[in-house]
Amino acid sequence: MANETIFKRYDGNPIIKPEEVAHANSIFNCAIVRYGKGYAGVFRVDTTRLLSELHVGFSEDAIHWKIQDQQIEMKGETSANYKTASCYDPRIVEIDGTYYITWCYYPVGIACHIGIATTKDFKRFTQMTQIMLPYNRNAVLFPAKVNGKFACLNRPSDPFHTAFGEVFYCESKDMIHWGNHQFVFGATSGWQRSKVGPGPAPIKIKEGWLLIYHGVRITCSGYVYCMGGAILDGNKPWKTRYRSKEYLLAPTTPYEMIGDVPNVVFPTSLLHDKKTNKLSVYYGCADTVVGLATADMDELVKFIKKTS
Ligand code: BMA
Repeated sequence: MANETIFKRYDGNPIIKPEEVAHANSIFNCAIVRYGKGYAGVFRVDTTRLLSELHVGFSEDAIHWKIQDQQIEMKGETSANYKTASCYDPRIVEIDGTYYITWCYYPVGIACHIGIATTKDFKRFTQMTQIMLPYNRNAVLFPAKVNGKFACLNRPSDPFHTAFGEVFYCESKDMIHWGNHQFVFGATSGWQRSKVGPGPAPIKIKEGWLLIYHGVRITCSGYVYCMGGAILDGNKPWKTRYRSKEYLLAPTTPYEMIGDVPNVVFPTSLLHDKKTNKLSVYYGCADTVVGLATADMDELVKFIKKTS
């Protein structure tokens, strides 16, 4: 495809469509991780009432998914609002056998903040104390401690679909008290001239942390969401070492351009196969379906450095 730089779209895209789940209007931004002999995921399902819910799914090959019809039930003392809230854009990491899911959360009367829960088996989920004050979206944990502390990228917000957005970093000894807030990077020009936000959990590489993110430009007919790549410093992840000036994917195919929200490529999951060195990125397409694209890790790193 003409505008593919490094990531190539999977021929069978979109890999997940709303008709696979009862009462789904759309299934798009998702959090996918290796689990047992296969894969597990938490999916944003917007229902035919147009409420956003989190649903669990399982897959043997990370392409064909069986997603549950019911939303996840949360236990835990902070979960009182969960059932009636709009919950969306989950991200996931596994740290020492525990899966941490973060998501954007809209309980009635309280504008967007970050929900966080743990699970070990994708059956029982325990919601934890809020990790950030409202308003915030896109909290993405690192999959390993940085200098002995849990680490998180996030994007402060306002109650609405902000025209601004920058990536921030913070860290914690216990996943409850967070500090050392640092600016990481903001909007620049071209496809990422209006706002940016972190995508999937970063992956540790020799050069530091590989981060896939979304960049937005506001046009006369609305927001256009593209995917970009950066490499953050390994010890001080608020320092950006490289950041590609070219996008990695832009809305081009009909399923990325036409849907509930047109012109959206919104990456939220990234898997690295160490045997083949292949990266698979999962992204929401036009806020309606899930797309998959793949790239070679070394080629991607080279590309980000070259176009930085
Ligand atoms: C963001 C979130 C995402 C959505 C994106 C594009 O602000 O709402 O869920 O995919 O906008 O509409």
